[in-house]
Amino acid sequence: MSDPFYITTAINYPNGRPHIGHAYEAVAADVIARFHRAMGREVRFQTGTDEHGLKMARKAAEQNRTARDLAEEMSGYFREMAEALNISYDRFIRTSESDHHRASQAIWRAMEAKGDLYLDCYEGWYSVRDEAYYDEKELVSGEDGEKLSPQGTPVEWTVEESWFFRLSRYQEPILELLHSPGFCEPGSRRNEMIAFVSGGLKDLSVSRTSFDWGVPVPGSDGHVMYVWVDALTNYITGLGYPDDTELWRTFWPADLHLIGKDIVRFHTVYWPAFLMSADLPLPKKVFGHGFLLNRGQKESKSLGNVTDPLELASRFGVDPLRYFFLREFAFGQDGSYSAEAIVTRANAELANSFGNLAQRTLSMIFKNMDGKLAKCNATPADEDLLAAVRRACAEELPREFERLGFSNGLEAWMRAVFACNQYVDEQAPWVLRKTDPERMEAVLMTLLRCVHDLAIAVRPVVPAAADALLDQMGVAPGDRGYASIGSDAWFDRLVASGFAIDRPTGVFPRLELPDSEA
Ligand code: ME8
Repeated sequence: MSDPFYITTAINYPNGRPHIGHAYEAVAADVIARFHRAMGREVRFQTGTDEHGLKMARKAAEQNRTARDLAEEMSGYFREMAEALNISYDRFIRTSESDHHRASQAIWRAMEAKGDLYLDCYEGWYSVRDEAYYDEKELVSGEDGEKLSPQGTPVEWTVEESWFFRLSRYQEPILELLHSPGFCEPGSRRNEMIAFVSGGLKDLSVSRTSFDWGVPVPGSDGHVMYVWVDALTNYITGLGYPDDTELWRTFWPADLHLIGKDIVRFHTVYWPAFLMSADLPLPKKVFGHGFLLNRGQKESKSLGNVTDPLELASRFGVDPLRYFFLREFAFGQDGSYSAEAIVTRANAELANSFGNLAQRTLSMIFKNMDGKLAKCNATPADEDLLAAVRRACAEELPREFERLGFSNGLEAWMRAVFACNQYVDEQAPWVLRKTDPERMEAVLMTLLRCVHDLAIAVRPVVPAAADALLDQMGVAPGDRGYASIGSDAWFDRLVASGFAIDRPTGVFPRLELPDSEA
């Protein structure tokens, strides 16, 4: 295989259990990874946990345990979430792993060799929640007049001996990078970053001495690296850096770092500056997706509205939840979710439209043709429908998915599903069964081909359901990529093999909302 594609998610802080935002990002990245695999690309997909830093150290202290112990337990929940949501990662990285310490120390030494690191004293504001340094002028006032970070988190005055990275040196190249088309998306985030960098870049404090839960700074006792230096390095650790491995040669630079809107600064300013300093190639794209809100509100322990994503998945099913995430609102914008919204969307589009189409088609073939497939002559009405479905599945949806326009892509797919349902009603195969059985067969075979194309197109989003459906249709695992959309090869093979469809089972059950939430 060729045409490599490397995608990463942010690595999550395991200071608590995964929340809905973590699930959203993992699912979006997984859809992208599966989409590119189905387009025939060689994909590497990395996710994991970001285990160092003051936030982790303090949370562990509150619980009277070590940070390592806290990370060990919580990281397990993140891995469980990935398994439960069918996230097809190739590597789940943990920053406490020894290869990651080695990689972080290697990039540190490369930056030091460049003359970009110096020892000084840091005096300024720090937000533990964001693990970020802020300038006085960036702070905002809270309700009681207290100083808050621009993200609304508490800040504390910090004075500490620290290593500094000469970020100021990189202002011009970073601005140029931000202006280069496609590097930072969506455009609103790029504009924020351009404004931030244009305001001037100060050197960045990159080590801490007040705690020891981190990667030791090489040759500088008592210093651990600022958590973001090691966190960002995870993307290259996972490819074997600093060794010249096959993975590294194949997959670096990354094609896409998928992250949330709150950490775009770290990925489009600090990370490329570290890489430039270490003479390493830069990632091709950073995309800052929006936040998922619970009925329009941010989830928080104090509001008592924190949802366990795995509970949602077990109530509504993994595939309906994945579909909802990508279909409900434009990728890049904030979106709101609720039990009703998930149920409404999944029932209208998956159960009643596509699921019903697939179930009707397969069961009519089972009942009226003994499940057997047949080569039939197509009429113009059949050809028109096939062409419309193929256009949606092989052109419109992939074009949108390629540019991360998931909800538009799924809308085009849905229009094709509607066209099929309209065709069933117009052709009325249940009437043809008596009046013109040969024509009924042609109609059912047209529908079967459409269901095949539609299932393959949407498979990255709802992989388990699409596979269960394609299994019932006898489609071989190797025939489930975008290249088989519109091809006759799979169909001819099945006809030749005498394959018969068995009594079908629905793959998108109708969801019910408990009375308390209706
Ligand atoms: O930021 N909706 O970790 P994290 C959507 N360790 N996405 C959300 C969200 C929400 N409500 N809340 C958070 C970190 N996210 C660092 C990253 S990368 C080298 C280090 C997203 O656990 C957030 O934007 O706080 C980020 O992309 C990811 O979840 C992990 O957040």
